[in-house]
Amino acid sequence: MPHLTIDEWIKAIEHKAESVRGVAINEATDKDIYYAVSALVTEEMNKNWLQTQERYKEKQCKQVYYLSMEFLVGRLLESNLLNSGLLNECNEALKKLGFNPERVYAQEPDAGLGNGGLGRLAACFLESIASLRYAGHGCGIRYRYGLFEQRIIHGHQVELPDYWLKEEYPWETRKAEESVDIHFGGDIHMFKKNDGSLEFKYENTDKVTAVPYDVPIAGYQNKVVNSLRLWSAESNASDSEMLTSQCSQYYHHLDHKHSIEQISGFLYPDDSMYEGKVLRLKQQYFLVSASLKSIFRQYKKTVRRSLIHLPDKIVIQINDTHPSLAVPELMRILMDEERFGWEDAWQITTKVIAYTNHTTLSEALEKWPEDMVKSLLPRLYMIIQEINERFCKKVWNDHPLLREKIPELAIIADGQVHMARLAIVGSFSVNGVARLHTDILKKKEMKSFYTLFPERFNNKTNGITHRRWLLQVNPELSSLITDVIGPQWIQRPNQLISLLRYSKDSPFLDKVSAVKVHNKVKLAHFIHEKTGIMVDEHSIFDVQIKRLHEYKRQLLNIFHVIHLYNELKDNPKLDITPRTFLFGAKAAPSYHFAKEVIKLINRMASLINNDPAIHDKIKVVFLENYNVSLAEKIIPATDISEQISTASKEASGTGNMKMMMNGALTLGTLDGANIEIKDLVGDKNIFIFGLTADEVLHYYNHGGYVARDIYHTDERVRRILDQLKDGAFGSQEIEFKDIYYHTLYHNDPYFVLRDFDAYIEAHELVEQSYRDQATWMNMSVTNIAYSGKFSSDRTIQEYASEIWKLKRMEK
Ligand code: 26Q
Repeated sequence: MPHLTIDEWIKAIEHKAESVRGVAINEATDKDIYYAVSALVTEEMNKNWLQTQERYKEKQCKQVYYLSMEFLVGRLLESNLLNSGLLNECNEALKKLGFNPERVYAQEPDAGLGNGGLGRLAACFLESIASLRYAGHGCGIRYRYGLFEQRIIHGHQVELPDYWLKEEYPWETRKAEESVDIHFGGDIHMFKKNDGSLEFKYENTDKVTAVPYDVPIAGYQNKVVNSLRLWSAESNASDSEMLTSQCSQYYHHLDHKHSIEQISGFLYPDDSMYEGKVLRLKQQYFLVSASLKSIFRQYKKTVRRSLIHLPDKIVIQINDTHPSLAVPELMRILMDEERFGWEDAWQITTKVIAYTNHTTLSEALEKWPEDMVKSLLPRLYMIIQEINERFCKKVWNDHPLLREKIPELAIIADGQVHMARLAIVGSFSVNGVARLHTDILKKKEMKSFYTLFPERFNNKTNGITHRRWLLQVNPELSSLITDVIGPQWIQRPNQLISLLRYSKDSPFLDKVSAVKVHNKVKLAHFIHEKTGIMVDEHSIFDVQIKRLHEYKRQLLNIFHVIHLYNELKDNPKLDITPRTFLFGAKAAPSYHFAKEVIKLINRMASLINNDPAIHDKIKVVFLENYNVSLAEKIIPATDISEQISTASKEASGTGNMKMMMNGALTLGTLDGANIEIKDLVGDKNIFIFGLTADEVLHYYNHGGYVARDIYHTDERVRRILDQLKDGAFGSQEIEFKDIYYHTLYHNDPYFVLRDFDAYIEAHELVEQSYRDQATWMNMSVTNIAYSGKFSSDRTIQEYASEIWKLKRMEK
């Protein structure tokens, strides 16, 4: 297969179109070809998949399981072709057959099984794990509905269900024979055995069958294929049971079946305000219990040694606290099913589980009402109580100085189970996702835990797979890079640093610039097709794409746009560099303020884009339904990457890395991984503004910031806020009083007004800099050159050597 010529490819595609779709090539649609090519690449991957699993069994090497409620994988056909080494030939063959490869790949629905950063990180990690030849797998949920589809109707966000599985999904294999049963609720009976030990029996539980669907994850041209195992909830009430039941029973059964299938029904949107919904707790336990049972089954089949050796063979990384029930569930299996005593079970558990934290926002920390945990998971509740009691006693006895902190350390406190505390106590590693974030965990948010367990805390700065986010999405830039430094960067992203030698080479810079313009032209066509808005490829493409949240401050961005608009209205002759402001953002359905900001952006877009007085100097575009495949179109065309969160709030950010790698310059605060970008490229090659994390934290602790003071002293700010209040941008149905009142009467909790002046100034520097294209392109290439550090290959190598203790498989 890897050595097929283009003509052989053409034959193979024709053949598959006939055999899997029953169509002759001259009748085939893009969809038919999508399925035909998917079948071809699946055949290739399946061989390697089997072989990889065989090798893992044979070598009995240690394996990592990445447990995550989210895997935001996006589309897979093009990346599977790329990693299987088939992409170029396939593209040629498709073109010869008269098909446009891009349109063929666009037939695939995005697998939107994640909210944003955390879910996409999990997908990038799986790619790097396979590419680096580590034995590692993902465990997640096969939601029937991914994150909602967003439409903008009259400027408002409207949510539609994302039924991504309506047609066959070619990458998954159902493994019914590897199903496991999951039990909820029920009664616990305790028996004392002759040897004095306790035995627990569960009765009257609700049983749910978890059926795995495996998706292959191919490494980059290395024949490694790992697995992403997605669990689906099914009722095991057979049809015959349904048939024999009486009519009333029949509806009872049907109702029951539906409520079970709900468990993998939909992905919960993240509104960063924690809310304890029982269905979400069911989902979490479902993921954890199914994954652990399947890990145990695998271990017993291959290792055949006492489970006391589990930590030598297995490590489980939990992606945030969402799968933190893994701690008590692992204890339960070891004690109740495998008959270990508490001490041994605890030793094993705390050597197997490692926890990654992704937020310090206290309002986003997971807590579950005790009663809910107790009734849904009675045995786990007993175990959590015991973990809590032993832990609190230990603090009391061994750490007298921390005694007064016990209320904020206790896993169960004020009627709630605190999941981050459970995860820290039950694991051997706790990591943050960027240097600043980890420092804040240690020094503030988790300070007392850090005092107790300093050796557990460590940093793993996030990364992104440069194979998808550079090689695949920006093939023209990639081939320019390969022309000058050779192709080694694809496997060793740090080698991008060799580009520094060309950062002043005008012929090279001209080519890089031409590629950027070409990518902007392509995006401009797309924007025109989707929105009817014409944008100029020579304007600065200034981009903010991420979930909508107050702390990410899309509001600050649109305030700057309004300010520019006001200036242009006052002085239509103002000489400014034309700019295109691009936004993409979903707001959680229940997040009122976030939706108001979307309304405001769309309102300003329609005012500005249609105002002849502006002479097309600025354009504002809100692209609806921001998702992975839209990101793939926008990122290669970005000039300015907006990373403007309130300092200390964004744990890392990963969009910042993707845009840097594609030659965008960052306009950002000293937050998350922006700081590490700045440390690499230097102050000259990034636009930094605003309060630092220390300053923000100081304001929180000591007061001193009064939003109204800025309203009264900065007339630009006052004008904008008054325009919002007085309906200057409104029509009958649209007004923005909420934003006005929220900002002034809640004292602007995210410091939008406080950072406004610094932000305007930074933008002025951006536009001045853009006028000098030679310098701009030098900055751009410098950013690309240093971006190798942000490959998830680097991140995964750090996880593997410092946390997981995994070795790469031999070639
Ligand atoms: C929780 C409870 C109920 C429903 C939903 C959730 C939920 C779901 C998803 C809570 C949070 C998330 C996702 C969080 C997330 O994406 N965090 C981001 O993680 C990135 C990867 O580490 C970081 O780069 C970002 O800074 C961080 O915001």
